[in-house]
Amino acid sequence: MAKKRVAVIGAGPSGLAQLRAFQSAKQNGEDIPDIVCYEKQDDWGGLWKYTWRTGVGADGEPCHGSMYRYLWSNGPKEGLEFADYTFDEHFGKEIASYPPRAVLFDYIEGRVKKAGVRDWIRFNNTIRDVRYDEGSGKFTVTARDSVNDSETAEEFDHVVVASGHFSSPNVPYYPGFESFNGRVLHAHDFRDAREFTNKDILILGTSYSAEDIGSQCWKYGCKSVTVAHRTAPMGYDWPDNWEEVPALVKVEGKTAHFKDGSSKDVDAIILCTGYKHHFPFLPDDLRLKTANRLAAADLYKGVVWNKNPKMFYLGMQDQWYTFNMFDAQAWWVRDQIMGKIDLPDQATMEADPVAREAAEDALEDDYACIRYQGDYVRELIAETDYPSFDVDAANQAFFEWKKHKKKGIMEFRNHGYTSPMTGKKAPAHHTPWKDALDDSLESYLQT
Ligand code: FAD
Ligand code: NA7
Repeated sequence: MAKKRVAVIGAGPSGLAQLRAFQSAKQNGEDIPDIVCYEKQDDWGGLWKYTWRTGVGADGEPCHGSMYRYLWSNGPKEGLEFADYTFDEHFGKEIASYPPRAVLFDYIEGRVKKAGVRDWIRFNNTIRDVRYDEGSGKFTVTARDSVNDSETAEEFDHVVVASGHFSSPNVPYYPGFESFNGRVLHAHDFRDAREFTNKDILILGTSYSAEDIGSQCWKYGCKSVTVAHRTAPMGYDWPDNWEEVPALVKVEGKTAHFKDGSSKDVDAIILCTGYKHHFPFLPDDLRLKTANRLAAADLYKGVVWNKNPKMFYLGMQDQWYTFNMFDAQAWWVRDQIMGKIDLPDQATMEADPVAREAAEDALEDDYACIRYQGDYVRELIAETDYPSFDVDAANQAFFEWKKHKKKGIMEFRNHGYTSPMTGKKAPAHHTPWKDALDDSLESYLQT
């Protein structure tokens, strides 16, 4: 029988997890399918590969990058650690708990360099189209190579979509944006907080991007931060030049007007209003449509596309857990493709995400959400040979993180937690986060 062929779309943490999963089976002497990973950027790492570009990339495609300079992990590294490649193994020691982007990129890259999977990836290749043919039972995957300016169309037995969902911005309109006397930008296009030094900024949104971009701007000397909330304020004990106000109603010149009748003159408006699941390369019958939530719609076990189970999605959930959840998913998908895990009947598959959504809807607070996603990770890894790890210990790191944020929103990154993989406690970082203006790997790793 001819070898199966598997296309993986994207070489970010999710796609790389898929490559590592297959490579680990190969290392164990198993006969794995042929794998082709298509990556539109010129390097791996997905969002963790920093780009200064915004708008369109050099290839004329929408720029994928949403990360910015000086970004430090917004959750503890103990919650995302790979079970098969610890921080201790990569850096030769336990490092502090909130690594900057460059440090996490180095860690992600370390594992796949060791696995030797780089030549499975076709860089500078943007997927244009994926079609399923009922007759042949195969997918035709069309990609454009932006360096050679050429197009390829190849057949595959399976497609794994790992193209991320924090790249296409959700950009709301408010009256007056078109005549605002300053910059209106989405978080996706935010790059360097120093642009806003001595400026009054208005942020819309109350989630991770709002909190972190506001904190960055504060750290690098903006004059004031005003955060307008549509639903509820974040409620942290913010610095003196930071205020939370009700929803934005309109903008006149430089003046922003809020729902309670108050107003504020601002120099820039940063829309931290989230992202869209956006798959312009997929036809209707293969395209996932879901809200950004823990239980993504229409995916059995959070990964199998119920409307065509030869297709899979990785990392499409909202995320407390990240890298090790992508691993749990990738190992499970590998085993399903390799015939080690059977799928149940269609009705059972369709009932699965519905039950997961109902369970998510019943969760009472963030702590319950963390436990819920931890349980999902545990469920998947129990069904494969992904190294089992202490999910309760990872949950614990998240719980402590939440408490530390409540205690001091500009200080939480000064704490260290216990690795669920090694049981070792991370050291406190050598410099408080608010004073650490150099986010380089060299600076972070100094002891
Ligand atoms: P991505 O990292 O988005 O990778 C997707 C890959 O697919 C990219 O390389 C992209 O170029 C490629 N691709 C997309 N479309 C195509 C196409 N048509 N053809 C070919 N290739 C394509 N997580 C944490 O754990 N900790 C954090 O501190 C953290 N901070 C974050 C900060 C920001 C600003 C954002 C936006 C996200 C953050 N995240 C964080 C979450 C982040 O989503 C995950 O860490 C992780 O990057 C998701 O991996 P992924 O592979 O699923 O997606
Ligand atoms: P999220 O977590 O999806 O949050 C989006 C926020 O934007 C949320 O607070 C929404 O408020 C708000 N929102 C959405 N639409 C609007 C409009 N029209 N007006 C005002 N406010 C709006 O996105 P993030 O970018 O913060 O985080 C995504 C990832 O990036 C995450 O994994 C991080 O690690 C980094 P709501 O509560 O719905 O009223």
